[in-house]
Amino acid sequence: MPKIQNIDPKIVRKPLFIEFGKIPVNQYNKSIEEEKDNFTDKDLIRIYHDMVVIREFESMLNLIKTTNEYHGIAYNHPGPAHLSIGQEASAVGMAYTLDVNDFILGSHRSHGEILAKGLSAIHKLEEDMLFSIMKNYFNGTALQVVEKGFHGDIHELAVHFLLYGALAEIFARENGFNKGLGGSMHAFFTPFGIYPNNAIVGGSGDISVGAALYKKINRKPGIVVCNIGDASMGCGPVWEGICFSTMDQYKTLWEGEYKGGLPLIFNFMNNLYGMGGQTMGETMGFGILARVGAGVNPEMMHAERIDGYNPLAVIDAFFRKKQILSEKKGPVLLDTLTYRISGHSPSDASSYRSKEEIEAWQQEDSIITYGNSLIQAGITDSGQLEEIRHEATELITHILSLSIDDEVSPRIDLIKDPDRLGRMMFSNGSTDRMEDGVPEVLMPLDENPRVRSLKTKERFFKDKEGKPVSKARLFQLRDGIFEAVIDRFYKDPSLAAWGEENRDWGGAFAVYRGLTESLPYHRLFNSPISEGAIVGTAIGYGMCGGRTIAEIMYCDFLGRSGDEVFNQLPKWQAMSGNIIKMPVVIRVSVGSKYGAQHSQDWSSLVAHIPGLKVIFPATPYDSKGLMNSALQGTDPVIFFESQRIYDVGEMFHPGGVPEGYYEIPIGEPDIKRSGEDITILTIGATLYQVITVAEILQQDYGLNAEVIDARTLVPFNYEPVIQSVKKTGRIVLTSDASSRGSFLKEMAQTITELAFDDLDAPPVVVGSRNWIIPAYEMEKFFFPQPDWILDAIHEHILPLKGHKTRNDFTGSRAIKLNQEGV
Ligand SMILES: Cc1ncc(C[n+]2csc(CCOP(=O)(O)OP(=O)(O)O)c2C)c(N)n1
Ligand SMILES: [Mg+2]
Repeated sequence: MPKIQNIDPKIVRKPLFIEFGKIPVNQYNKSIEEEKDNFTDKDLIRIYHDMVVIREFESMLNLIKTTNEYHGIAYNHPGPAHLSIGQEASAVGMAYTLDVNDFILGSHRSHGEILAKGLSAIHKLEEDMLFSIMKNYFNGTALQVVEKGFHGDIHELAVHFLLYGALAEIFARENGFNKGLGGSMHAFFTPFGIYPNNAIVGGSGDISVGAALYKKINRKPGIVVCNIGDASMGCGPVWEGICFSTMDQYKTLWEGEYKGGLPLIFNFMNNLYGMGGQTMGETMGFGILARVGAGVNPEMMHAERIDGYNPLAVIDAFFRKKQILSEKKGPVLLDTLTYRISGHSPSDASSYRSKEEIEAWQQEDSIITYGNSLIQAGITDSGQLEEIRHEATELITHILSLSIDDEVSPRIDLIKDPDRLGRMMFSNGSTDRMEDGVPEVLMPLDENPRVRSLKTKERFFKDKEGKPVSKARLFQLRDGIFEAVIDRFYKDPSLAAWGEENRDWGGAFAVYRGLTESLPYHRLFNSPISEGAIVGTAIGYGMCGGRTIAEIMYCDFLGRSGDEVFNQLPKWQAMSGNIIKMPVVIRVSVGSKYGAQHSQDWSSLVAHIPGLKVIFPATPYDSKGLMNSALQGTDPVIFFESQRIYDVGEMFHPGGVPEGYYEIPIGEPDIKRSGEDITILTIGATLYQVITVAEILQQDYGLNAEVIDARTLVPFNYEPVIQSVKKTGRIVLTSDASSRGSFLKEMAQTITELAFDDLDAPPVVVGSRNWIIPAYEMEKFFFPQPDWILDAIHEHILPLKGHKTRNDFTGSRAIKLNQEGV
């Protein structure tokens, strides 16, 4: 808690009652007549048109999925299609008031939202701008397809472009908005303000908050709309996102123009079902979803249920809620009531709902009802509406024929370029700053108290006389990370960092101590205890163009951010077709001393996931250089730091840790000690155990070990390791991760394949035991110790003369332990 806010027991212990205000439910009741001042006839007809286009698009997909045919065109689409037939009014209403630079994010069921927002953006953009967007998107390849033989104006052309880009994406074609790598559930198009849609239910719940933070912190115009389903209210990321987005500090601690709530609308597209589960009456307890807002903050999130079957009710709500956001009183929760007439997916037999129910909603079909109200108000006639429907059918037929034509709409050619998808995972950029401008800081860098104190520290572990430097005078590993981080804060105005205890506490392990003095709240802040949202918001911030560092206090808490780390962070660069960059560094502190749930090294889990760079330095020099590289890059990085060694000084780099800026290439292992008899490859803090082993091998057995510090798990250059093995013929690998399924095993296997002929013995892995980690007092029985490594060498690689083993590394024991699942 910041010291500037005193918590007075006299106040907080006072008795009182919390009073809730009223949450409006379906209160919109204007007739078309009454809306005539707000809309031209053309606007009202355009709303109808957009709903019809979406209905036809989705109906076409439904027919393709269920009958493999639409108006005589045959096609088999094996992939997903979560259709939103019935939900058109809510999508068009949502998009109507939005500007091009208002962002939407969505769910697996977002075709309608993509088209609605796209049509709204097309309507709002000038011809020149529209044309230049289309021309520049992937060098105009999609534009060329729709342009051919087209007669009409640029706005009409853009509608073709939108439908084609979306459909080609759904059909996994290279001309799709995301090169066919996003597909139906993830398609998006950022130039129209359409940001990623998410196949993980609730996945956008925290990512959207990061997008809103990006807008707020970087003073970008526009708002963010998070379109998610009603059932996602049961998802952790949504709840965490809500908590993150309603923190008091935006109003109490953020200053100047940054003060005030986030420009964000959680728009629950409430179709009353999550697959077959009824959220009202079965799987949730809120009854009316908007009720949830009441408990979140005193503003009750300005929650409201609106009739998503009436586009004008939705437009009215968005108009009013945008006003609230512009007064910095957000975020807002909308419960947009709608109904999915189509099944959850085309294979859904709707066994969970009655025919009567579907028919009742069909009778109130928003397109028919709205169309009739336009006719009754004398705005149009049935002939014109019929014409709109007819044109939509022709248009969708035309777009379908283009999208399935393998000549004009091929897929990415993986025969010609088999490694292309692999290359698309990383952008491998190098840039000082993600935004131009002057970074906002509170003092010059060299006046920062920690920076000043570091100037007095010894940057090598021994002083000039060769005596070990005391901890108090030593430049430590945590200082190396700090120097890289603070340097970037003074270089990149977009950089913001958050996590638990990031501010006044100085980071849980004092890595950030001193940052608070230099940075305003909006660049460094404490988050709720929401590990999912800590990472999810960083992803949203990064995908919009900002650089961020998020912190997970203990590696063990990565489980709480599992979806964000495994499913979101690694994927959006590739799934966007390389439209998006992800300059996000997640600092993960690997614990010590606190037992089973605070001491695990899960670097192997993360390294298993394609699309993440994984760094685990063990020295101050490497920590600073690798953090500099991570922060200079444009890729997602998981940066592990071991609590066991935060206070070590630099023992390896001659001259110690340089004061100035330098980078260490990500992916290059480092030879920490040269030798010719045996190679020891280490990841993370076991480096120091290995150094002890190397000294024992030298002194007691006359063997000279080569010690290689991996430094990075992904990417990884095997060359220096292979060169070493060529020389030594032997290798042992070690780290603090439990050995079963660990990254060490992956490395051992790769080394076996690459250097089999050079090996005199199999690579041997010495990881931690496959146990639940015991208390600190018993840790030495769990984590690799020098005598384990010596025993393993003796048993499997090279008998050490006179060595007496203390641990059982025999094959028979390995078999027994595996039989027992240990
Ligand atoms: C985390 C996760 N759990 C389960 C699923 C499978 N699933 C896909 S959609 C869906 C229902 C989602 O309901 P809701 O959020 O209301 O959206 P709707 O489908 O109604 O649009 C489920 C359970 C998933 N994709 N992600
Ligand atoms: Mg639903």
